[in-house]
Amino acid sequence: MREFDVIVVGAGFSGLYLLYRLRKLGLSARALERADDVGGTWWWNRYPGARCDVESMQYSYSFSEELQQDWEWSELFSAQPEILDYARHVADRFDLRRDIQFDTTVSSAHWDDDERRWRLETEAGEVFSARHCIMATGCLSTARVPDFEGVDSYQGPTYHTGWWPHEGVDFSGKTVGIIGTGSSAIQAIPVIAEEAGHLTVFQRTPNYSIPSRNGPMTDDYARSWKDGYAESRQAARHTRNGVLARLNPQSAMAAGEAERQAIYEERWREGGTYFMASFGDLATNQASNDTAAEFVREQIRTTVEDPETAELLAADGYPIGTKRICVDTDYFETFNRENVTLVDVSEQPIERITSEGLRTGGRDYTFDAIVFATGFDAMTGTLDAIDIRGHEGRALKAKWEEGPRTYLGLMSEGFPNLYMITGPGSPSVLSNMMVSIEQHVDWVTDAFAHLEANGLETMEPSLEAEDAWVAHNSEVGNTTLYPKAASWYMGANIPGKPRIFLPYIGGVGAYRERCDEIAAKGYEGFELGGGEAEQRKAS
Ligand code: NA7
Repeated sequence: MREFDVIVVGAGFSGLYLLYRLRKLGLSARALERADDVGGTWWWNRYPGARCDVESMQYSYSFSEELQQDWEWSELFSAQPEILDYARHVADRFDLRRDIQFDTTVSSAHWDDDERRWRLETEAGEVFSARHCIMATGCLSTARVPDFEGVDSYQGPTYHTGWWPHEGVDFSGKTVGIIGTGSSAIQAIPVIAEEAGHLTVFQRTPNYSIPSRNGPMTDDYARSWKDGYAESRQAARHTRNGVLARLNPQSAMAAGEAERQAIYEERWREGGTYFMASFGDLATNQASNDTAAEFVREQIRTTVEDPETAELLAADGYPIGTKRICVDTDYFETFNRENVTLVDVSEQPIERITSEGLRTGGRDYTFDAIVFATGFDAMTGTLDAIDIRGHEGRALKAKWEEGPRTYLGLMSEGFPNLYMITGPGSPSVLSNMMVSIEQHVDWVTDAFAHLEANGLETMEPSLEAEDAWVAHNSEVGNTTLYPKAASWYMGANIPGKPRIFLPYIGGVGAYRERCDEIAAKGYEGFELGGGEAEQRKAS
C-alpha cells in the first residue's frame, strides 16, 4: 500500500494544475491516470477535425505568467494535437510527471471511517491510501456506443470519436458511415468527407452550428491578449461562461427587426459561440431564442444547395443553445459534396448493425468502416464506473440513483474528503473549462491550506447545505430554456439516466463569488473535523 496526502484521479488539465498546487502546499500527491500520457480529453479525442471551440488565447492556463507569455498557439482555435502538446509542455515545464502514474485505472475508492483515509484500488490490484481523494476525471470521459442490436456482428472496423486510434485512420477511397451529428461529428464530418470515397451521415437530431472562422494566429492578435492578460483573465472569471464574449445585455425582443438582423449577421461573420452572446436573453426567453434559431436556419438554407437536405439539417423543435451549440469549419457546406449523403433516422431509427453495415428505414447500408460519434455518459458516467464508498460503505452510485447530489459540484454529503473538479452542480461544461478548472483547483487547495492551518483533517458538506444547493441548481436551471431539449446536459442521451440538469447555470462569476463567500465564512455548509483540533475539543 502506498500512502500519500492526496490522490488525484486523472492527469488532464485538472490533474496537472492540482499537482502543481499541491506541491506548492507541501503535500505529497500522486495522480493516477488510465492513459499513457497527460492531456485527458485531448489525449482521447483524436478524431479528424478535433478542435477546441473556445479560442486558445482563452482556453489556456492563467496560473503562470511565464507560461501564458511564452506559449504560442498557431491558430485561433487550436486543433487537438496542439492542445495535447500544450498539456505535455505544462507537465514537463513544471516537472509534474514524477507525481503521475500512467496506465493506471482506479476501480474503487473506499473511505475508512476509523483511519479517516481513502483507500483506492486499481484494476491491476495496486492499493493507495490518502487523506484526500480528488476526482479530476473530466466531464466527458466515458464514451458511449448505443446498445445497437448486432453491434458485434459488423465485420469491418468501427471507431468512436472519443477512443480514436493514435496512429490515425486512413479513410481514403473508403465507404464510411458516421452515426451522430453532435459537436464531435460536426467537426469530423468535413474532414472525413475530404478523404473518404463516400460518407453517409446518420442524423437523429439536427444541431445548430456556427462557423468558427478559425484562422492562423497572428503576432498582433496574440500580443493584444498577452499584453492585457492580467485584466482579461480576471474579467473572464466574472463572466457568465468564463469567456470574454462581448455579451450584449439587451433582450432580442427589445431590438427592432433590422437591428436584430444586423447584430446576428455581425456575430455570424465573426463566428464562434460568441453568436450566443448576441443578446442577453437567448437562454431564457423563448421568443428571443426563436429569432436566433431562425437566423441560423436561414443560413443553413442559404448554404446547402439541396432544399430537402437543408430542411433536414435545419434544427428545429428545441431552442438554440439548449443542446450544446456547435462550432464548425464548413460543416453545412460539406453536404453540397457529391460524396456525402444525409440520412434522417429521427423517425425510423437505426434498427441494427449488420455484418456489412447497418439497417434503417428498411434499407441496408454497406460500409468499409463505421464511426460512432455518439457521445458520452456525461458528468456522472466516469464516477459511476468507480466503486466509490463513503461513510459505512455507502455507495455514491446508489446515493445518486435519482441524479447527482452535490454541494457546489465540489463534494457530496457522506463522502468526506472526496472532491470533484468541475463536478455536476458546478458551471463546468457550460463554461470555459480552463477557467472553471482553475477556480475549483484553487478553491480545493485553499481548503486544504485552511484544514492544515487549523489542525483539521476532514471536510464534508452537511445534508442541509447539499439539499439547498441541489434545489437551487434545479431552480436556476428551470428559469432557462435548457430543460426543453433532450440533451446530455439533462442526462437524456442515456436510456434510464435521470433527467436532471447536470451543470450549474447560475454563471461562472456568480458561482465563484458564492464559493469564495462560503470559504470566507469558514466553509459555511461544510463540517470540518478530525485532527488535532478534534482531539483538543475532546480533551
Ligand atoms: P453528443 O453531443 O452527445 O452527440 C452524439 C450524437 O450521436 C447526437 O447527434 C445523437 O443524436 C447521436 N446519437 C446517439 N445515439 C444515437 C442513436 N442510437 N441513433 C442515432 N444517433 C444517435 O456527443 P459529441 O461527442 O458530439 O459531443 C460531446 C461533447 O464533447 C460536446 O458537446 C463538446 O462539449 C465536446 P441525438 O441528439 O441524441 O438525437
